Amino acid sequence: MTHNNLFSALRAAFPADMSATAVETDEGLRYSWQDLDRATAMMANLLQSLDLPGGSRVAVQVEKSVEAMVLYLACLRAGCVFLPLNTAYQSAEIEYFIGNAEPAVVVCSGANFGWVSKIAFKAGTQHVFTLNDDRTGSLLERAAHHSDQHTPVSRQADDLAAILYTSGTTGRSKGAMLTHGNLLSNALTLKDYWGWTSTGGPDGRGDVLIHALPIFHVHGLFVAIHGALINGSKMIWMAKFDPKRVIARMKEATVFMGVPTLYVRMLAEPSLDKAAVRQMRLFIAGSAPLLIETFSEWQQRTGHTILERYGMSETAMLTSNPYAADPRYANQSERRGGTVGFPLPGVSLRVRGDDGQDMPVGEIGGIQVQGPNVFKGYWRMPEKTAEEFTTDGFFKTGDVGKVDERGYVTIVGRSKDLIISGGYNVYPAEIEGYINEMPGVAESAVIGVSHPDFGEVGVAVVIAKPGASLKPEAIVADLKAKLANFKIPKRCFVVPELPRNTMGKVQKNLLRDQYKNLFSA
Ligand code: MCA
Ligand code: AMP
Repeated sequence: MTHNNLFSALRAAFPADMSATAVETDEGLRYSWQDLDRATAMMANLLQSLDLPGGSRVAVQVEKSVEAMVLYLACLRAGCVFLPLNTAYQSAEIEYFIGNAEPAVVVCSGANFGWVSKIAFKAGTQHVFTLNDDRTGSLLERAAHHSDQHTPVSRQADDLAAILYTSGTTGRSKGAMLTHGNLLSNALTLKDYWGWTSTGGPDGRGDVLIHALPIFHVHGLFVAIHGALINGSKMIWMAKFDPKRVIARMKEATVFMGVPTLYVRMLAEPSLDKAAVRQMRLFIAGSAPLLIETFSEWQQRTGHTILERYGMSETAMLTSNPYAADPRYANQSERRGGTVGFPLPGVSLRVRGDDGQDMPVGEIGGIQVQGPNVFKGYWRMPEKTAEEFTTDGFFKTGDVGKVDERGYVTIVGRSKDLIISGGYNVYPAEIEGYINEMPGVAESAVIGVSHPDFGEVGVAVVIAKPGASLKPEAIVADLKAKLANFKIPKRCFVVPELPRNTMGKVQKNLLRDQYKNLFSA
């Protein structure tokens, strides 16, 4: 029985004409559906030839390429657990993930092989392969010796498909365990909810997705890739987001997904106009709040209303503005800016107060969710997992919001101390931990401040120890040497004291207020 393997479900949706184009890169490379089938088979056969124990993790830190997507699909096909890692992570970050997840296989770029393999072998990893974004590396060399025929390994819906690390407000990152069932249910729901089609479109074969997001997080890896594959839709594949290139290719596409920063950057391009988007059917935004200004400006410039949706690494997609009139909500087909729409079919969402009581319509509280898409728990952290679920099985998202009388969900804030910068999550506690260890630092506070491009960015406010002299540039330089670049505070201030409440707790809200106009024009 293989029908619960997510790969089998994706494979079953490949179109009858396997010679049609499945992926076309912006550089002009073309992969047919047959190419994808064969390449994933060869790589899955390679993985299986390693005789890995059941549930083995395959940790991957490589630049975006079609082959990197093939590796993800091959992991599913071979029954391995995929563990994607942001390419910006540096050695201390990678050391933690590999030490915590204990992957049997690590795949990295050739350029990083030296330091990554050292970390991996020290952690007991048996196999380290390389994969570069120019179709070279030992992984492809080894896969080339394997058969292009492969029967997907039998998986139950509850078996792990992927582990996605999300940072914690306290302590270290947690690995969110997502199952084949979680991911498949979400993919099928979105296919239906967003009206994916396999007819019409620019070449008569239905929807065409422009894929311009990184593939180490939920948005680019699951929402975008599963969305296209489970509908048998072609992808126009961009290794890196370039607003001019995306706009130029919209004439051949119908669907685009992006974090708000991508929309902000496209709006800055004069080439974005109604003619450029005439083939497009749907623009989807998520991963961070979409400003109402961006929503409205997009509407004016293109005539399209961005569909905003909300999700998490732990849950994949939870809510979405409607694509079309949903019979459950008569006449509620409007995509409302500033809201994240309705709970997706199958998702139960409730807003609870501090005492656990249900909040009335329109009142603010903590968002809790339940559904087939909600993860299995945090990797090897049963206590943390138990803490994040209510006794009746709802997951506490850490997001704060409300539901209006029509059922639209609005996120108004977060109870977790988290900054979302250009769609990437930055946990102040992690950055503060690094700053506090620097010589001469007494204390620090990292806060999120509005930013015209990234939506929000980190700013560090630091107190020196008595007699010590601290230079903000030196603090930033020190952080740059240790942490992924998107986590580096965009500004750093050394100040005499931090505002505190009567309990002595740092009042980050006052700091946020003080620095709120730092990046405004
Ligand atoms: C790059 N930089 C950033 C960010 N990205 N700073 C803050 N926040 C960022 N997101 C900085 C780098 O540190 C560097 O600074 C400089 O910008 C240039 O770096 P580069 O890599 O060239 O930047 P870019 O190519 O312009 O990248 C911007 C980007 C990228 C395209 C917006 O951040 C991006 O692809 N974001 C999407 C993230 C995403 O997919 N999130 C989905 C998560 P310096 O020069 O000083 O070193 S999934 C999720 O959240 C949930 C589940 C959901 O709902 O989807
Ligand atoms: P991640 O840990 O990367 O999965 O990020 C998940 C978090 O991103 C959620 O808990 C929200 O705080 C945030 N998020 C995702 N989509 C949206 C959205 N459309 N609006 C506001 N916040 C969002």
